[in-house]
Amino acid sequence: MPDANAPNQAAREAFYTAIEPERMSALWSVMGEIITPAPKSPCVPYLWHYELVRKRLMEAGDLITAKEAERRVLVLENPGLRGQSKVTTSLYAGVQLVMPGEVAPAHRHTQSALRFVLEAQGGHTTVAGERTEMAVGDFVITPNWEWHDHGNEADEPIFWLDGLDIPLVQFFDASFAEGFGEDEQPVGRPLGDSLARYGANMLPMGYEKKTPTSPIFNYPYERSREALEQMRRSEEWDPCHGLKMRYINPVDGGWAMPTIGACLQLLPQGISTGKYRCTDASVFVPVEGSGRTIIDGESFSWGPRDIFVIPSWREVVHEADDDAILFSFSDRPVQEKLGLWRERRGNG
Ligand code: GTQ
Repeated sequence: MPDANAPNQAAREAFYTAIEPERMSALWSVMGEIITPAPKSPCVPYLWHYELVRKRLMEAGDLITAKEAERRVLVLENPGLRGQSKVTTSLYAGVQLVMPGEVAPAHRHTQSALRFVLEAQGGHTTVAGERTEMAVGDFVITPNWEWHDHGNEADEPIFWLDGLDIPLVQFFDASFAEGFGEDEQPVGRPLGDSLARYGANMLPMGYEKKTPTSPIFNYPYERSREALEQMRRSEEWDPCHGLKMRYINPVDGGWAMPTIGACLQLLPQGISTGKYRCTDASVFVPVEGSGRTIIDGESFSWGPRDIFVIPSWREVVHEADDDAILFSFSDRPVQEKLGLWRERRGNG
């Protein structure tokens, strides 16, 4: 940091003023702000109670149809990033409602999306000609530039959490989007086709990887939950994460999506996890159980379907009052590819 009381301070100030219209600035006066010794984010910890989000969405349901809105979604805006439609610096989150009989019309965009189902008696999404029925806890992927439309033929509304890489795509100025022209795209594949082909620890002979996104587009909760239930018997808990699994692309073992990493974890009753921090800000959704997450000393109590955000490099401790299952997502795949991702366990 330059000395603000330097004898030639007036001359320095005059110099800064002179170069400003020439579109130059002095690095030494901003260096400490742009190259920080540790992450310093405007993103703040926050928790949205599901009951409130649900109530507001039902009100939105009286105001606008899914068709008119194109997507009837309430954006979860980080209080530190107001007006930017961001839940973290790099990611977007929203909660979407499709009422019985409604259709959210087919479109496609260069942003990738994940859905995590919060409440459903039925409801579907169709991606690239294949439809999937959505059940609570299912993790569903919409790869970038694939046509997708949503519908609900059940008697009850369906609610899900949307996670998209909108801020990342915006950062790169790489957004493209278009409508399909009809409400629904034609369905050309049987239900469950992608899970059968790619989700049975096998791949069709001669399968060639063409995209960076997993070819599975619905990871059913039943299966993921069962894996955690089986694993817990060996009691090999991670002190910071409990039992934490990441959703993978079965083709290469990498993350299921190139820009968003998604995980499901089991925190056993009574656990108080070890102090932990990492550079990927995360969005968490408890599916079962209740507890609290302490972020830099501030406690956030949660129950099923609440949604909370942990910014980069904050110290985190999770406590579970009963067996808890948490879904989470972050930009970790991007940070890993760029050689930026870091974590730290314990003090320090
Ligand atoms: O369902 O396609 O929350 O395009 C934001 C943008 C959902 C979607 C969002 C979207 C969608």
